[in-house]
Amino acid sequence: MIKGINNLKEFISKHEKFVLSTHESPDGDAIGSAVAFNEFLHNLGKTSFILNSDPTPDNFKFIDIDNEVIIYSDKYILPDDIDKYAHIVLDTNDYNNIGLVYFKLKDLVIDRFIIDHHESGGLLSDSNFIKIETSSVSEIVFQIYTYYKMKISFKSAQAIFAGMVFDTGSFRYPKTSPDTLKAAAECINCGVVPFFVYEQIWEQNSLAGFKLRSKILSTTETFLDGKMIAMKLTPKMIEETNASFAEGETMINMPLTVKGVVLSVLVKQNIEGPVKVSMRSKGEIDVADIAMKNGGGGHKNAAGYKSNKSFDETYKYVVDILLKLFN
Ligand SMILES: [Mn+2]
Repeated sequence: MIKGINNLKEFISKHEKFVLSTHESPDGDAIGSAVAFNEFLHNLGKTSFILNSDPTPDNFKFIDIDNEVIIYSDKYILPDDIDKYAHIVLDTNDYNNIGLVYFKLKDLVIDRFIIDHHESGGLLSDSNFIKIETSSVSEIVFQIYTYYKMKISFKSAQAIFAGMVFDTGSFRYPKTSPDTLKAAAECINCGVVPFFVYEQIWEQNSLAGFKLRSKILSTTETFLDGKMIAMKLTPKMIEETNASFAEGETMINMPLTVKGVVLSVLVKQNIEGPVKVSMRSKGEIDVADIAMKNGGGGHKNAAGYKSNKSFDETYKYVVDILLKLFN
């Protein structure tokens, strides 16, 4: 924390203008941390704005109360003095993860900084603000407000709370700490209504998505006496239901709610694009290794990759590999 906050202090004292960006397909933590950190910079008297490559998903739009997140497009005109801006990247430590915006800005901006909580190499931590033990970047932004003894507005409190709710699965995942809950309590003191945030994030599913998920569920195959569940999400299912691919993808987590299931795999393909594999595991079962050997990545218990095989070949291949993992 000390090193990270010192790095941040030095960085923001060196510059007056900032562009903030989050990873592609932004999630609740990405949008929450960007909105709250943007206001933090404004409170310091700095100039800043948020520029993302991808649109904010509908269920996170409530976080961006003042419509501050700008989505990059060909029509977007960068400020004339973009060469005086420093780029701050939130919720990823890989510049290649922020999409088009990185390539548009990389030769123009004066400097760059990362605020993140994903695992990364030591070198990155030396010069940025990376805390892998923290639940979310939104929680890190809360700590920054606290460190600066700055009052948190309702807007930023709700953004921080939403980011923490999303990244901790409503305060359940392993990185949920006493500090996370203290930060949440403080946000509620600022007027945040927990049930409203919960409903906005988790209860905005469409009927089409519901139908898509029922189709995915019906493909369930169990292996290893019920320790492993495999499912399929095909382009045909998306066409038949008119749902979005993203609404089907979340099904990967469902099998792990079944007692005894320690491995879940979803082979999926959008109407266009490659066949993809998502894997989830519990405990010591490492699915990141399989993902990396196939050109993908992730964490020990959550990983995936893009396949260059056909849908059916991919399904057979990954099920075989996962079965071998047990023998
Ligand atoms: Mn995050």
